[in-house]
Amino acid sequence: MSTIFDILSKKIIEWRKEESSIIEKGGTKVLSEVTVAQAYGGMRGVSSIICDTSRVPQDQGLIIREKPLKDLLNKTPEEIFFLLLTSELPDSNELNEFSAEIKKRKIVPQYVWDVLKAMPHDSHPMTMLNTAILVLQRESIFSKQYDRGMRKEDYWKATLEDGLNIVSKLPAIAAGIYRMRFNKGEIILPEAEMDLTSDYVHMLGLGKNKTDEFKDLMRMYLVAHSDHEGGNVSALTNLTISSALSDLYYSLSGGFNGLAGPLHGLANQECLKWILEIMEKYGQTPSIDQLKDIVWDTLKAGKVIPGYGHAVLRVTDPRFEGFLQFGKLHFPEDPIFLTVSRLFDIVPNELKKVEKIKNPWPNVDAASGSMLYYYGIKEFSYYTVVFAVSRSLGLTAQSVINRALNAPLIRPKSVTSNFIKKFIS
Ligand code: HAX
Repeated sequence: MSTIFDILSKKIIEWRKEESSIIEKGGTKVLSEVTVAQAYGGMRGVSSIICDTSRVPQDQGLIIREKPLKDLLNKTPEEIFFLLLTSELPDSNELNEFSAEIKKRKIVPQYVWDVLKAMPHDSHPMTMLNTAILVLQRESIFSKQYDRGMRKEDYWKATLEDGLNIVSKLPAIAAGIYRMRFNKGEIILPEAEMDLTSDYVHMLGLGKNKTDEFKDLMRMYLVAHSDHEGGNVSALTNLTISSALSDLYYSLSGGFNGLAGPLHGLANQECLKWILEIMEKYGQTPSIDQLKDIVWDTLKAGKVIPGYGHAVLRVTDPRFEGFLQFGKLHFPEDPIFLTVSRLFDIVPNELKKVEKIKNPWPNVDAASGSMLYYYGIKEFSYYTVVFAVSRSLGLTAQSVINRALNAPLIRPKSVTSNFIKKFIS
């Protein structure tokens, strides 16, 4: 039976040939130009990175390996991880083999728990997650093999080993953080035979209520957040760190430090916090007029409306649509969900009135937190951790492919403002 290493070995030979041929044929063609405004403006719209795992057209949203997200929302994280890595969904034999490869690496060393237990009790769950990943760095196969003089063409294999080890352990680490940080009792150990989703749900230990429904939400959550092309803060950070040949433990935790920002993954925490504040102010589900007032109060206070807008997207995020449908199916009358869907009815029209906002539509974070809240994860500072467990799939796949294709050191040129002043005059 072919392992993921066998499957990728064959594909990587082809991908390397393809890359050489592209550069040979079109290497001198101009892909993108950079204006002065773009240099000052976070490089928005500058195409200068290659990422084959997924793409995000501004009018469609996430497409993983040419498959639109909406067609993948019924898949498992294992299937998506395989798709991200190989460009194809697995057949049943491949899936069994790949799942077994993940299952055998689940156990988290005791020293990780010791370090987490020693952290201040009010540490942010994202700080705990990133600390755990960094502490695990001593396990890096890439680092050990690099020190022994590994051949460059084998870098990707050692990176995949690291990725499989991290992805397999993250549900246990993330669930352990939840239980420790929020006084939920002893950590629950992984079950050898459970898949990623079932085991994560099992180790969170939320009780038996609605377990199958929650498991289905968690499966979808882990699929929906898995990747979002190569230029977002966490992906670009992961890529940049990785390009110095730092191993995946370093690059992934670095990327997740970016995910922990309120303009990126932490927006799901911010969004639910905002919604709960609104509900406290007005009582259960506020009316449309009350919500309009809140939107304008928030904007006038110079704050962003969390969960709305996007650096790339110019339509409703298909990930948001997936969660909205899930909520409509399972808990349409829940007051928090009703507030989320009422906000969706009014916020885009209000944001359209603010000229500078390029995208008035909701992104994934506008709905995802309310889903977790409904099933009992009420501690919203935890939400970005769930996001990170999912995003480890995409960032691992991106890193493996970059190593396979010998992605070079990332080193764009910076210029000074004085240079720009002379340049424009
Ligand atoms: N509420 C208020 N103002 C907003 C806004 C929002 N939801 N979205 C954009 N703007 C403002 C920007 O702050 C910016 O204002 P300034 O020029 O005064 O700085 C202006 O509109 C132009 O921004 P833009 O070009 O439309 O958007 P950017 O590419 O600069 O930023 C962001 C994209 C996602 C950061 C932005 O829309 C935002 O802050 N949204 C709220 C936070 C959020 O939901 N983040 C999660 C994004 C998805 C994600 O990465 N998830 O992990």
